[in-house]
Amino acid sequence: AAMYSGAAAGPPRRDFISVTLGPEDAIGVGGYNNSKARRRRSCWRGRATRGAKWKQLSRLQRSVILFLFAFLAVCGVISYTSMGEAWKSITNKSLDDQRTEQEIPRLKLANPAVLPAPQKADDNHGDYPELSLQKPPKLPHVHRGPSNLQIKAPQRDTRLKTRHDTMRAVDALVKVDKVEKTEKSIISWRGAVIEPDQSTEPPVSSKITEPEKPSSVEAEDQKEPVPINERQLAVIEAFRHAWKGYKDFAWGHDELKPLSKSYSEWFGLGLTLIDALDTMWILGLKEEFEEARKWVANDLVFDKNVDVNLFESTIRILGGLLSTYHLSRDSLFLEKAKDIGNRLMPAFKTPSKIPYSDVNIGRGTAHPPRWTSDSTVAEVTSIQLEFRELSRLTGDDKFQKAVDEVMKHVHTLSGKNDGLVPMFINTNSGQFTHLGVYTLGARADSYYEYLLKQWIQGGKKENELLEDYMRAIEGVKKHLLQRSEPKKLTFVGELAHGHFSAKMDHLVCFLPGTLALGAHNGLAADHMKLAETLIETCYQMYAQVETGLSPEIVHFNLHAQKGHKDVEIKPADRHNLLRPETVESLFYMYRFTGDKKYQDWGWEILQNFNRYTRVPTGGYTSINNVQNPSNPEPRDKMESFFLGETLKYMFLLFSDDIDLINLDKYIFNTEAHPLPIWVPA
Ligand code: DMJ
Repeated sequence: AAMYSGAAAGPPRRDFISVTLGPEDAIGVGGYNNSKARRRRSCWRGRATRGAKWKQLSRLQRSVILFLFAFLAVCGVISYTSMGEAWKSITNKSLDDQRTEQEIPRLKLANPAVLPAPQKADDNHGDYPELSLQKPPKLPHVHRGPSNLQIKAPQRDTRLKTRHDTMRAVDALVKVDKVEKTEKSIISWRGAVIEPDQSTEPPVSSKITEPEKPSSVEAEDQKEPVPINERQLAVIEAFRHAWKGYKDFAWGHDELKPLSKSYSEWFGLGLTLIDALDTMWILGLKEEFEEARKWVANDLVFDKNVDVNLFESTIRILGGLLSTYHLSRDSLFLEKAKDIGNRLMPAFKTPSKIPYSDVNIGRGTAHPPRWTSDSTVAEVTSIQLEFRELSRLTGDDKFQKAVDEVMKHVHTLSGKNDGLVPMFINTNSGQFTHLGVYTLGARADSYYEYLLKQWIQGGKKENELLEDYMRAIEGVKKHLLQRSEPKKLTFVGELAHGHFSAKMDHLVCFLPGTLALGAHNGLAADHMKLAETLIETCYQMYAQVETGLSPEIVHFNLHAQKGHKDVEIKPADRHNLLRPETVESLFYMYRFTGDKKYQDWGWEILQNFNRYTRVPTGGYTSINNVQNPSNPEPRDKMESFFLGETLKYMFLLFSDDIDLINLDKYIFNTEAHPLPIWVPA
């Protein structure tokens, strides 16, 4: 939740104009028309023009061109025969890609973790996929839009703003491949242009710990890319629409206010831009990435007298910079990561070494919130992946030491209930406070997530982390699981001083994905069973609601009542902040099971975001009322995690390419920034 609001932000406006375009207009003005007929027309026109131009050439020019073609063909044949096995494997992969049904390995144990070594941008090979639209499967039930929508949802064929935009999107996906082949010296993987003088060798002074040989990463780069499908293209379009709003009205600021066409500041550090960097990389949005990179290079300054929240700035800024560094190999991002990492360190100067919640990154001072000396348990235990990685990259162990100490300390603490932790911890005494309340939602959620993820990141050696994770999941089963009526959905409730409450935050929907990740890494198979039941519940938190979007919090019915659904929503809880957790878990579930229903559920959710939260002039907004399709009450704010997480997980969910952020090589931080898994000892 934002603490500050932007100076330039105007008063919230509640008057909206919606314009509905007829099908012709829609195509002419901004329609996404990818019909076969249109594609055929443009293809034919291209060929005719080329024919006329050929005839205008002199005989000598034509002979030279023909000779060059023949020469290239001969070279091609020679290199084909000499590359032997390597080519065979690529060809096999491409044949595999042509299968209509992609097979996703089911629940197999992870391969040994592999850490990609830092390498130069120009070591990488461009792999923009050829655009090949796959017909999406028939859609399940989708909520119908309101007749008097304040925010007009786009029709299916108006997804791209203009025809020019459509072509740009297609160009970005298809043509860059060609450009990359000719400009490898300056263009790195997935298309970001890195100018030679700013290129990616880490500075001599920085002590990069060279990890082991990145053999599998090299092999990965040589693989034939899996084509992008129509649903992924819809995500790209959604991202670009969101980005347009940010760029037009909030560039360089923390969050877009899409209705008032302004912005809000939280830390004043371009939060949305940084959170979105690796999403742009993964989606292949080269131009947007390059523009954002320039802002990071020229305008991102951490030497500012500003209080930032340690957890939020770690997961969004430090995490975003580190993952972008890994994907792009551009040392700019590592330098910035080191800078913010160092500036956050004063938070750990407390009597107990449990960090304060807030740090002034300009002054180097830290403090707890004004009203308490407590920190939130989830916050102090969900910064470890990032700080540990920063130590690995810089060779300076102070970052890792500080966060490992927190975990070791929490491991020993009393006050847990079968592995479940309270929500607060005191920075003076180092003890849990407000004992007796246990939740997997706000203030505790990512503690559980990071136990498992640190264990995986570190090569599955740190047994205390695994112990705490396994014990906690047993605690969840014992104390927090219940089934609702009438559908008997298994949900995770809360426990307060021995009393069970059937309340579940949307935030808890990270859990199915985490359980599935654990099962994939060899943990109990019943974790996967539980993941399957819980993701169904999270989906129902969307499907049982009028807009098809989940509220922030639901209460489940424990007793059957005529006319009542499983899910009840209290007036104070019916907002939706564009959160990612359900889509995140859908992504893991699809990766590990290959069951296409998870993709279909995600597709429904994307359409409902488009229907109820999309602002025509650019951006998406959180809404106040998921129960009112005719007026969802836009809140005028696009959270940075919508671009950092929600759309990224959507894109990955719709992908059949398990190497697009391979889960045996990368671990996502809690803000969806992928960090490498370390090589096991
Ligand atoms: C994000 O900042 C992170 O996912 C965090 O773990 C929880 N809250 C938001 C998204 O809901």
